[in-house]
Order: sequence, then structure tokens, then C-alpha cells
Amino acid sequence: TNKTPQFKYPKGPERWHENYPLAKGDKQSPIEINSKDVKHDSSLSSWHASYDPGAAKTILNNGRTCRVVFDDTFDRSVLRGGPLTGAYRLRQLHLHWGSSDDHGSEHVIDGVKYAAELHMVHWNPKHGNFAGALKQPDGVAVVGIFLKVGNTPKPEMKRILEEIDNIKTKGKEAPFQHFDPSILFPKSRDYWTYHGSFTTPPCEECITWILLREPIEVSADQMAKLRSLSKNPENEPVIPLVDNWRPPQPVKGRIVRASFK
Ligand code: SG7
Ligand code: ZN
Repeated sequence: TNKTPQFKYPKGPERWHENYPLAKGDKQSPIEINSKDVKHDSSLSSWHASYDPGAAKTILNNGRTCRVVFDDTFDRSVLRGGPLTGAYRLRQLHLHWGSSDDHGSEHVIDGVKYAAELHMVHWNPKHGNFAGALKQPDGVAVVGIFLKVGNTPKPEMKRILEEIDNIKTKGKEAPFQHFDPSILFPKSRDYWTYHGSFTTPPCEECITWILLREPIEVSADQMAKLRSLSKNPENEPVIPLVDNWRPPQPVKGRIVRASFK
């Protein structure tokens, strides 16, 4: 029969290259960042997000992550500055997390794995549409924010976590309107930047990564809430949606630049 497979890429990340050769490319993500190898670049300016709360549309569980989708049909919510040329449109945000608080992030900083990593995905409208942008080295910009478990959790994460119960299983979607994702940014604008790829197949090498140095805090309860999502569709045996991160890939001579000393 031609039943649709349950997972698009059932094999682990170490075997993705068998079907997606780009996964063994020279500019793959995530990577491990060692502060001693980073190059401070005083020419790196600060980045600015100007987001329209009205652009938020829906929140969904696709069986691999929890994602908030934004209207990107015009320059409504945009990211500028930093390593970027021109304005990039916000398309979606999503998270990666672990099965316990001591791992879950994709990028690793000086050996530290955070409990989760939030990605805000933007694309360069000079390439016409998102699909076109994926084919260009300057096509996409992702802002990465680390989530760390602590005692002063960020109340701003509440809005997303409140919706978790409405999107428990794969394929569920709920309205998610009037939301300004810039409330999720940490205080400091300091960042690392490098050229890399999507962290899921086909792993296109089109991303300017902007990783924020300062993590935001979440509570252990908030992390547990995220882990209560399921990979399975409704009325099927429960498979917890956890450990949806790709491990660090070879740096292959790339230079990571820092906006700070
Ligand atoms: C998540 O990460 C999803 C994907 C995303 C992928 O699995 O949010 O989005 C969709 C539409 O499935 O892939 C093409 C794309 O945005 C990889 O994004 S990431 O490199 O920022 N982690
Ligand atoms: Zn991601």
C-alpha cells in the first residue's frame, strides 16, 4: 500500500545524509561554540526587531515541534541590522528541548547544553518567497534564544505554554493572535553569528545564525509542560515529544563572530 510514513525522516540525525546529502555539507548547524575561538568583530552593529503583534496567526504541533506561525505576506514583522543586509520577515518561531533539564538546546556554548532553544525564523524577501530564500546563502536569518531553568522564570513564555493543552497531539492547531514575540528577548542584545544551515532535513545552508548570549529563564514546571506534548496523533499510543534537537556538527573552519568582548 502507499500509506504515508508516520515520520518523514525516521532515521536518527547520523543517518540523515543517506536521504539528504546536504546533511554532510561544510556549513551545517548546530555547532558547538567555544568562546576562546570566537572573533570579536567591532564592525558588527546591533540588530533590531520590529514586530507587529497582529501578524501572529496560529500555534501548532507538527509532531516534531511546537510552532507559532506569523503572516509574512508583506514586511509586517521584520528583523534588521546585526550581520544582516536589509529587512528579513518573521515567518515562524519554534522550540527544541530535551527529556530532562540538563540538555535540549541544539547549539552548545563552552560545553553547556541549555534546557531548550527557541528559534525565530526570518526570510529575505528579495528572493520572492520562502522557498526561493531557502536556495540562497543569504536567504534566511534565525535568532536563537537559549532557555535555562531558574528561579526567576520569564512570565512572557506563559502565553505559548498556556496553549500546550490545546495542541497536545500531532496535527493539532489553535488560533494564536495578538502576540509580540519580542517580549521573549533577553535584556542583552549581545550575540554570536555564523553561517550555517537548517537543523532538520534537507539541512539547506542558507542561514545567518544570530545566537543571543544571554539565556532567558523558565521554570522546571514550564519545561515539564513543553515535554507533555506528544509526537503521536490523537487516539494513538502516546509518544512524548522530547529530544527534538540535532547534535553539533563539524565547524569545518568557519569563524564565529561575536558582537561583544
Ligand atoms: C522545526 O525546525 C520546524 C520546521 C523548521 C525546522 O522542525 O519549525 O519548520 C517547518 C515549516 O516544518 O524548518 C524549513 C523550516 O523552517 C528547522 O528550522 S531550524 O533550522 O530553525 N531549527
Ligand atoms: Zn529550530
